Amino acid sequence: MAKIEKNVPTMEKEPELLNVLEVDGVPLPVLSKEWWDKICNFQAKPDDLILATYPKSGTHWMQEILDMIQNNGDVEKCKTDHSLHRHPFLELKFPHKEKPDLEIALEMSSPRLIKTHLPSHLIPPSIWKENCKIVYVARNPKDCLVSYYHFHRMASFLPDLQNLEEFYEKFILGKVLYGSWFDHVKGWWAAKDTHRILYLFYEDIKKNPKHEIHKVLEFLDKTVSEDVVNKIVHHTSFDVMKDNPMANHTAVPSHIFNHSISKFMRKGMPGDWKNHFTVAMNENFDKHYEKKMARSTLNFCPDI
Ligand code: PPS
Repeated sequence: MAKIEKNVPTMEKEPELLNVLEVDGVPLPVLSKEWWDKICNFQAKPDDLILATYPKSGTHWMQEILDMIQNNGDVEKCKTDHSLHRHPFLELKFPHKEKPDLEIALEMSSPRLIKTHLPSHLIPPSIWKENCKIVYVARNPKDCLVSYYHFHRMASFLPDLQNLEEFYEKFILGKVLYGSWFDHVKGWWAAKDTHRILYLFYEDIKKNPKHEIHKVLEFLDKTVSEDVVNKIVHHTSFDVMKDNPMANHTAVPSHIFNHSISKFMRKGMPGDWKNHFTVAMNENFDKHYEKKMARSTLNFCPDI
């Protein structure tokens, strides 16, 4: 049973917009204890497809890939709505939406694609019980950190930060929304030994999208023509998504996502941390990484 430690309604930019609930020591952007109970009691269906990620790991990229697969490469069907509206985030209530995404999920017809940033140990039990397929995408932590930092700058519902150094400290200590990156990727890595989880890496998708899309197709027991695979690769490439208003988040009101500060589709490249970390930050990060990942079989490309 998850332990709810405290309810912290403290956000500096727009205090009314986001509530933070600490569950098992993990700060979650959840409305209230009552909503957390509802999330825990979410009734999954066997044909639900779950997309799980730590924030800024390529959630919306994989969402677009999965949507294209589910729609057999029909681009127009994938443009019927903005990506934040097409598939719900299990635990979130967006400031610009009337109701929490959980309610939207409950009203959706099957098969549902549901996104979540929850760590594996906080996933609603029915998802395991119904043996839902889960696609997990992990991204190297340094790029995740930098992307998350810029997201804090542009999203009005996230706390304001002095600078990257401040966020860096918080990230390393796991004092950011959804907690420790290290615990998140390790938790899901362990979960894949006992559950139907396809564990993918952002950097692999970037390097060889076609290969990774084939893995997803196999996992979903789907067959599509090579033409459709090529279409998926094209439609979900950074450059195409960046110009697609149904995928680039420009449809979100600007007082929520301020793209003039930083774009949601920002760089989309592995290795951008090199433009942000000092030598000292990098050395310190590597030490911390070694300690936290020492006993894990999980490997992230070292030179990224
Ligand atoms: S969120 O807000 O946590 O759901 O963000 P998430 O979608 O997980 O991650 C956002 C980062 O993913 C990048 N992105 C892509 N990279 C490569 N190719 C494609 N098609 C793509 N789509 C999104 C996006 O630019 C964010 O990373 P950064 O490094 O900030 O650019």
